[in-house]
Amino acid sequence: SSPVQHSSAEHEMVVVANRLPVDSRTLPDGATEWVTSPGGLVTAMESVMRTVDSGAWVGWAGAPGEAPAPFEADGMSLYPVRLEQEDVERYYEGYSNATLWPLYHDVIVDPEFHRGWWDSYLAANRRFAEAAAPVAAPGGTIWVHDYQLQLVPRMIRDKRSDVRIGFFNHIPFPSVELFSQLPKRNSILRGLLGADLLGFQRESDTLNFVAAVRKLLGYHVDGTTISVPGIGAAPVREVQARTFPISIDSATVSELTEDSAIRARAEELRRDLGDPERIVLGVDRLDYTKGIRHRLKAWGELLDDGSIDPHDTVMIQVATPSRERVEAYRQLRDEVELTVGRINGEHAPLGRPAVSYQHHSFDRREMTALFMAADVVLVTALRDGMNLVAKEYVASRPDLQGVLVLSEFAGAADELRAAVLVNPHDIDELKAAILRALAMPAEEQEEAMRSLRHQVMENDVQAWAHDFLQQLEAMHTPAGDTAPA
Ligand code: GDG
Repeated sequence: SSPVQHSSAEHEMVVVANRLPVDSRTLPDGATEWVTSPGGLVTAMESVMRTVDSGAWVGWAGAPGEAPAPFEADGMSLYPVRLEQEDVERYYEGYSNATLWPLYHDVIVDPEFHRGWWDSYLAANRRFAEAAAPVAAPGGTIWVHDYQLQLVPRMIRDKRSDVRIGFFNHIPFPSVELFSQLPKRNSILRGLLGADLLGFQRESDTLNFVAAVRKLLGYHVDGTTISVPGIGAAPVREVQARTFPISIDSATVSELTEDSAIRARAEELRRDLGDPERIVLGVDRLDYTKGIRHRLKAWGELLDDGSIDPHDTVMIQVATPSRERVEAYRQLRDEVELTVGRINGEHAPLGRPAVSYQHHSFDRREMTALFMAADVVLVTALRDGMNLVAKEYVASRPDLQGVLVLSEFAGAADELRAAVLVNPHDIDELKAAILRALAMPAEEQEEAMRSLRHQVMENDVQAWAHDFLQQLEAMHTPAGDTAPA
């Protein structure tokens, strides 16, 4: 990394997200090194950024306190936003992850409403907007991401009438009845409507948003077009709300399966588990939205009633650590670990687990080996914007074997119709689906996997980003070439 070469106000394309696409690492000599964090959004944006001369990314560098100076990495200019410890607690862990996250995921746990958290959310959003507004070129594009930054589009719009602003919501948008619980709900809607184009994962999310705008703000809506009245003499602005299901870098994931070291690792994994006939896999952030408890309950009952023999069949649950300072996540971890301990205590044969529980993260290659080794993958989310794990499993099976059990409550269920679809709240149905998946003949697996792969390989994250930006680009040119305020 090196200091930013460009002067401000010349980036054609600016991404704003809570986190920067890099993590800082402190070297033994005390110096800081930046490592790219390989998330889906980063991958998607990399391909977009390659096509623009000067792309910028505005976000938090991940450590509270003084922000590093802007710097260049991976051909992008990175603009770190400062968050104090108190912002992390109130804006991020509080309002974003203990108010919005549970509310937007259909109140699986109770959202907490605290007025102090809102003040901090507002202030933090302002800081992101203030960092982003001056760095976009005249007439440039600013793409804001996710529920932590819903006030940013309007805040940027107030400073820059010349730029195009897009917003993508990675998580569900709740029904108007649930959304109405949110204190300051109208400020959130007005914040979002500062954008020209609002993207959602599934059609139902888009419809929920539009219904909230109509009911709570009373704005006129015609199909996907929302008419936002101007303040004072300002003209009406037209805002589009549309559906863009996110995806993965499908070709890269699929190609990893050809790597001989990864293939060998997949076989070794199976041997390490005592050569079971069947491996069933779950991969999730340790989050209450992912339905890990429901999955373990079903698995425990299948072992209890003898439908599954732990000598033949092993379950691996990767539960990546997440939001460990938020109370609901601590409780979840305790419950999951208690349940895994009980299942293993009652059912694990000597020397091998009934459930191999992994509370840490794996690198991409190891993850691919896991997908290649898994006969069945369980995605039992109670609510999930999309769920990329489901798509990654499909991309990891060019051999056309393996079965995906997929919750109807994950956005991916709209596209991945050939999966074994389940309602994870119905434990009997979930148990039956697991048994069906384990018993599925090879030809039937092949037929389903072929159809799933068609969907995932054709619709990758590059196409998703391209589609969003093209639709944003196609919107009517913003008025004038106002210089940044
Ligand atoms: C949000 C929305 C939406 C997990 N553990 C490890 C690891 N992962 C990777 C997975 C996958 C990603 O993290 C998780 O993505 P998901 O989509 O499954 O879920 P969220 O984190 O909740 O993401 C979601 C998404 O945003 C995108 O819009 O789909 O609905 O909630 O890629 O593979 N990766 C590695 N090691 C791990 O241990 N390397």
